[in-house]
Amino acid sequence: MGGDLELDQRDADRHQFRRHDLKMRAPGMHWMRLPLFTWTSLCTSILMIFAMPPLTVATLLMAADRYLGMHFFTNGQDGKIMNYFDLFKLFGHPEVYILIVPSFGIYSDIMLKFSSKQLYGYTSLVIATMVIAILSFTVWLHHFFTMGQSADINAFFGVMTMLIGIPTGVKIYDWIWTMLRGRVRYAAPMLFSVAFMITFVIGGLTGVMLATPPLDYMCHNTLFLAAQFHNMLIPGTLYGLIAGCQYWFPKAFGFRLDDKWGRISVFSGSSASIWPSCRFMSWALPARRGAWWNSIIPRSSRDFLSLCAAVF
Ligand SMILES: [Cu+2]
Repeated sequence: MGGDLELDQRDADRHQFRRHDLKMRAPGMHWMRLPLFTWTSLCTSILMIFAMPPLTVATLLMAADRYLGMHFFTNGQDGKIMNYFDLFKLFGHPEVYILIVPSFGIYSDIMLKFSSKQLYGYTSLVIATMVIAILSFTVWLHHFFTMGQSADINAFFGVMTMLIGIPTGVKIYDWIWTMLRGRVRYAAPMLFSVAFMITFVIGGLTGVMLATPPLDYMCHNTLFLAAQFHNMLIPGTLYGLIAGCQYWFPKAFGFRLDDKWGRISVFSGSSASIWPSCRFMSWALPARRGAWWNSIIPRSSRDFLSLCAAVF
């Protein structure tokens, strides 16, 4: 029941955002003058409209399987387990962009503010956002390269996945050029944005590696994959939210958050949780297994790492 209410709320929120963007703009606020965060919010709303239905269908069919004795997802009973994975990931991949795209907008707004410059490549950032949104629906199968599709299907989804690297690269390029020759002030929100760019590029490059089906076979279920995913999504979502809160906090509450502690939290947070995961990445150890973890890292430092990750 709680879940339903939450979904209704999200539904209402996204229509709200869309209506604001489309119909309630200030006079003179042309499309190509909207702040980037407004663009990415619009983009996220559109993504949600198309990404949620497959999840609803998967959930309904799953409920029918569980409670009505049907066999949509049962192998050998005229159903197929892969139907579930396809439906779920058809939602699941756009979902990571639903998480990350609003942060892209926050970073763009922060970059131009703290570089004391115009945003470099405004139009290309807008187009890149929309291209990412469209492509995000064409890559879901990369979540199960090893589940026995034909090589052609794997190749298709591998290529589509690599293609997403292009608009994402355009964004990084634009942000770097926004900072270049600007008067950059490294306040906490800006530091979070820069920390994001560094870790996100590592995650992005290794993501392109994983988009190669043969390499994915070798890295399947290893920490390489887990670290790649977290290198993308923790900086991509969490840093953006933190940076946005610090950036817009004075607008909402009339006073600034302490910048010194903000800057300290960037370093403790990134180095405690992201850098160890980069180290694990190169080991390609099996994910979700206890044995190697126990033998390599003493219990006390393991707890310390988990604590750091949780606190920051
Ligand atoms: Cu994906």
